[in-house]
Amino acid sequence: SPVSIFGVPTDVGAAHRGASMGPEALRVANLAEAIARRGVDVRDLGDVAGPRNPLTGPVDGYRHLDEVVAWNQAVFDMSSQELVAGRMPIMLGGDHCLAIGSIAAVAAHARAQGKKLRVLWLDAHADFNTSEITPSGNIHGMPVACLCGLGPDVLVNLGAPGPALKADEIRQIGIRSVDRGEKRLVKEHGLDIYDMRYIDEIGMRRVMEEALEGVDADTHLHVSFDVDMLDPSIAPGTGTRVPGGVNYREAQLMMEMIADTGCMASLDLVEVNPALDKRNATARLAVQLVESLFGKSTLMRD
Ligand code: DIR
Ligand code: MN
Ligand code: MN
Ligand code: MN
Repeated sequence: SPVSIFGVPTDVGAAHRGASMGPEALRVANLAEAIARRGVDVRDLGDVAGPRNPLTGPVDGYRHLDEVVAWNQAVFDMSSQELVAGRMPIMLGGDHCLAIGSIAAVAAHARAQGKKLRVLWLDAHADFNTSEITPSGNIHGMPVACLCGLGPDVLVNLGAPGPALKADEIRQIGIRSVDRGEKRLVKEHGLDIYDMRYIDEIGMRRVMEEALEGVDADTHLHVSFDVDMLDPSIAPGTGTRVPGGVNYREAQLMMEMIADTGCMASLDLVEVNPALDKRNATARLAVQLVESLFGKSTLMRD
């Protein structure tokens, strides 16, 4: 299907500043051109607007909650509009709190179409904190919990009332940093987590086969790609680097296996922070991985 790219230039959900420049970094790395080269109709809608980062501390366990809500509402509106128009939204973050808006839109759209939903959450982190257990108050550590109904009413009910997701619709891959209270909570909620040890033990091919099991023509597949899933040696341009991440070959295989399903219908590209990068390497790598998501194969480069 045709693709609509839009940028969300904010870092209100993160600890480090600079993810707000992610959309431009990805554009400079020729994201739209790379997708167009795959023979896909692609439009860049520009950036959505929202409040500036007030740089204040957490209040009742949330930093910048009002601003996070405003940006996510804008993301929800834009994603919904493109989905209804029959286009695949690609949301360029910005930090990962923005997946609350994009996935709320995707979930509402999938339910309206009577489709099954599968979310692949590619990340070093589980992003399953709540205001009670967060070590930081940063809402980019909370989007999965919010989407599953654990969070403030304004985020849980964003776009449509009630939780957007059931825990069994999500698969998390690349995880290697989970906070103490968060660990208990993901176990309690039965999240399917393919952490780095599991990837090391059984290999990325089997991990992806398991994570994609049951995905069929009747499934809306959403990919939420936090670039900190990648090893910092290949993706230094991100705010919370965690050693021991997914390597280049594993990442390409993931994307190619997702492409093989033919079911990807929406995508988030988040946490690219050019202020921390080396010569835009992280955005450029992200663009290469997106090419694979759109069917470019490693062994048959054109
Ligand atoms: C940490 C870091 N778990 C927190 N989280 C994220 O502050 O909640 N970093 N998502 O990218
Ligand atoms: Mn994340
Ligand atoms: Mn992360
Ligand atoms: Mn499960």
